[in-house]
Amino acid sequence: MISRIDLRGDALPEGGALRDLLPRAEFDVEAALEKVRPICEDVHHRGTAALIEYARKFDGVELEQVRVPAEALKAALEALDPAVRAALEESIRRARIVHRNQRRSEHTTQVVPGGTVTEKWVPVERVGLYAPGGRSVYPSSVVMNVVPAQEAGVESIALASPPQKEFGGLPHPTILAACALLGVDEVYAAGGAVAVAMFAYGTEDCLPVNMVTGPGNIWVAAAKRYFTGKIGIDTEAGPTEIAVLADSTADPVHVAADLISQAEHDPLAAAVLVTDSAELAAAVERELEPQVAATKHVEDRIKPALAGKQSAIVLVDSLEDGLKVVDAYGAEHLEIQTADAAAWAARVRNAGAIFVGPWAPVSLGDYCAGSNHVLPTGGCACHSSGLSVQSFLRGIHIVDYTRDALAEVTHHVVTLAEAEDLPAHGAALKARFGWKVPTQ
Ligand code: HSO
Ligand code: ZN
Repeated sequence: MISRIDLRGDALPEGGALRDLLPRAEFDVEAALEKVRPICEDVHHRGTAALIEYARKFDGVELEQVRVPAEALKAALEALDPAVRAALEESIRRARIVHRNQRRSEHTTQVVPGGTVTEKWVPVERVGLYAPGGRSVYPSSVVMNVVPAQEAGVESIALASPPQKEFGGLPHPTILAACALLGVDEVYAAGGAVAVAMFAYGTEDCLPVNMVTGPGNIWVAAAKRYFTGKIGIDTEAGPTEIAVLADSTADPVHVAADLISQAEHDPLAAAVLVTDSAELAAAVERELEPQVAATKHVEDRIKPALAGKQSAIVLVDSLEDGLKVVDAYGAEHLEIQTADAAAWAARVRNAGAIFVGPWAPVSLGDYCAGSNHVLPTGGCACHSSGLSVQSFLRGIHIVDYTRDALAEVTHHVVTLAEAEDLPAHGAALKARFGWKVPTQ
């Protein structure tokens, strides 16, 4: 059901060569971009009319309006199963306390007497959040996007989710209920690239946003790429990934369950076990069979995900080598199931989030750890972080120098300006001192 990659014996290759040996899903955003471009431009030119037409074409619904009325949000919350409501409230509570702690405070550095640089943190003014529909109706992702934006102080938050035929053209009711719980009242029935274009360009109904975040399929990723530079985005978000670094102390039942848990998302989801124990590898392989058979979504997602070329059991000679492998892979989620797990976790350099020891499965982080589940995929963990309060803040430097402090450094500025053949840069300072470099 899952292939093996045996890296035992020879020394591991370094860097890029090691990365090339590791499994990864193909996710061709560039190809999708070609299809997405005309849709985005159509939304640009025709606004709401285009949104209504695409809802008919892609979602099979006849929309009277794109904006979800306040009564629909209220009704969805009232109809929400009380157990789901309680679980969402706990998820929100935990996420809030973690994300509140991420807030940044203004900081002033006195560089020289009379010369200061203050860094102030300003939230993005307006953000559009995308919540997928169809196969992935995830109210938990609404929580993970809205909470950091709110804790960052974003004033204007809008959310879009695809219109659903079975709910009369509204987004899925649990998405609406999650919005209502979080106090998000600007919600649109719009899906995929169409929704991203609505946010980026604005329409008659929806003001343009400064930034779009949220998970989505390849069309959403392509639309985000299309608008990069015009608006801010979080990450392109490819198929989900779990890597587990485990030794012989790991429980194969837990490891198999955790691999399956993320394979459940998507036929392209990646599940990778890295271990120095051939016994554990064999036990996990044995365990996968009955556990897969006992769950849902077997044929359409889990089996293709585990059997796909993006998933594997990677055998290594030692945990030291295992650490090199997981660092080269840079998983979205990395579990450490070894003796002394915290010590190994502390040495990991590349991962979206790290789950330490037997009692911190990825599913906990997906819902209720307090951590964020919007994380970098496709190896982007080596340069990017998951969604956080910081994602919605801009640090602005405020430079404040007195006459004397500027005079004192002018000769250095003039020298550097001349070295770069930009004499007008130096002149901007000399102009303030009678066109001379002030003497000390
Ligand atoms: N594991 C997904 C998030 C998710 N899981 C939503 C369940 N619902 C990507 O981090
Ligand atoms: Zn998940």
